[in-house]
This record gives sequence, structure tokens and C-alpha cells, in this order.
Amino acid sequence: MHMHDVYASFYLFKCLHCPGSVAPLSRQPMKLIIGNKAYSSWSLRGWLACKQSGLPFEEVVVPLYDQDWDKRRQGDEFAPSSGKVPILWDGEAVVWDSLAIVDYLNDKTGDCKFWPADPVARAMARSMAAEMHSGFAALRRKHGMNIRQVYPPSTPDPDVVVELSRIMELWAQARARFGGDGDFLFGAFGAVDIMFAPVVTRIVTYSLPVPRFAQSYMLAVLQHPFMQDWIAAAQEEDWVIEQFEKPASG
Ligand SMILES: N[C@@H](CCC(=O)N[C@@H](CS)C(=O)NCC(=O)O)C(=O)O
Repeated sequence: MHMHDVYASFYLFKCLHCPGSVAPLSRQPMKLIIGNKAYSSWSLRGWLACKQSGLPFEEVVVPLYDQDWDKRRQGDEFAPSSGKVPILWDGEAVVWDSLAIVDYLNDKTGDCKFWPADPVARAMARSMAAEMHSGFAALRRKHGMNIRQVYPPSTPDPDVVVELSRIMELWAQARARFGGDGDFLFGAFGAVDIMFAPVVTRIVTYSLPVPRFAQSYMLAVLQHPFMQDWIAAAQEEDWVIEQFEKPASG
């Protein structure tokens, strides 16, 4: 065996599900910096993406908004994102922003674990992920993620009702057109489920009203092993951020 073959087998990662794919594997495992598992919805997305990649990664959880937060977020590791989490470090590459992390890991793992293969399904999946990333501001602002709480039902604000109904429309269309035999929006668990996972937990936390089909989908998300791990870790966390411990904020 030649020297370059040794290096090739060391550096290259073959995805078992995509035999043709080869992605570079760094010497060091990737490092994902995230915030509180109880509250940080963007961190949940970045973390689910890392789990879904199947690649090894080191996880560093930092408490958001504690007394050292301002100093910590000015550190070198936070510089690329200007002090926001999640941030993924992979050797010299750094990726911040949850959707960019999904796409980076998709590229690194041979384009087969995140997005549906069918171009029509993929077009819808990409649009849904982008709409989640840039939209639903009222739901996100008024019903912050809080994995540890379940509040009694209350009437959501009209802007939240409009956003929820749009989300239900998207979920219903994805399930009907592309769900097939799978439990998730496009059949198998993927990027769009990752992007909507914190919406699922918000609906549970604030007992928001959703139709029956959505409850089945939400159950599948909540029972996914990655979600079970995250929820268990959130329950174990000692950190409490008082401003996020309110039933709903207008
Ligand atoms: N668009 C970013 C949002 C990242 C973000 O806003 N993260 C929040 C935590 S969920 C954060 O780091 N907040 C801390 C701060 O702004 O000081 C993404 O998709 O990752």
C-alpha cells in the first residue's frame, strides 16, 4: 500500500447509505457550541443536525445570559457569529447559523441524510426550512422554547394563530405529498423536521391547539431518539433564566 492510500483511508469518510459519497474527515472531531438545552431553539437545530450527520462531535454547552455571558460571547470562539450560538467548528472551517450548519453537514456527508432526493420534494423542503428560518416571528417571540415546562392552554394572540395555521398548512402538504410511509414531513427524519423541532416543543409547552394529524407528527418528533436525548439533558440542567419562565409574553 502506498503512503497516499494510507492517508486516503484515514481522511476519507464513506457514507454507508450513499456508497458513492466520500467526505473529508478532519483529524479532530467537530466542536459544536450551543446554549441552554432548556431554552435555546437555534442550538437544538444545530445539535440535531450534528446528530443527524452521524459524524463525531464534541458538544460544549454554555449558559446563555449568565453573569459571564457578555465576556464569554466576546471570546475568539464566538467571534465568527458575533456572540451567537450555535457555532460549529470543524478544523479551520467555522459555520454559524443553524441552516448553514445543516447544509455544511449535508455536503460533508454526501447529500443523503438531510434533504429529500426527489427534486420536487426537495424544492418544497428547502422552502419550508427557509420559511421557518426567517419567519414565524410572533410564535418565536411570544412562545419562547422552554423544554421543561407545560403550561395550561390559553388563547394565543391573533398573529400567533395566523402563523400556527400557516405551519399546519405546510406540515399537512408535506405529509400528504411526500410523507409516504414515513413518520416525518418528507418521510424520513431530515432537515425540515430539524428546523421545525422547536415549534413542536413550543406547541407542547404552551398547549397550543393543533389538529390530530399534527399531533401524530409531533409525537414522532418527540419520540425520536435524538429528541429524547436532548429533552433528558434539558431536564438535568440547573440553569434557570427567569425571563423565559413565563407562560407567554406579548
Ligand atoms: N439565525 C441564527 C440565530 C442564532 C441565535 O439568535 N441564537 C441565540 C440563542 S437561541 C443567541 O445566541 N442569543 C445570544 C445573544 O444574542 O446574545 C441561527 O439560525 O442559528
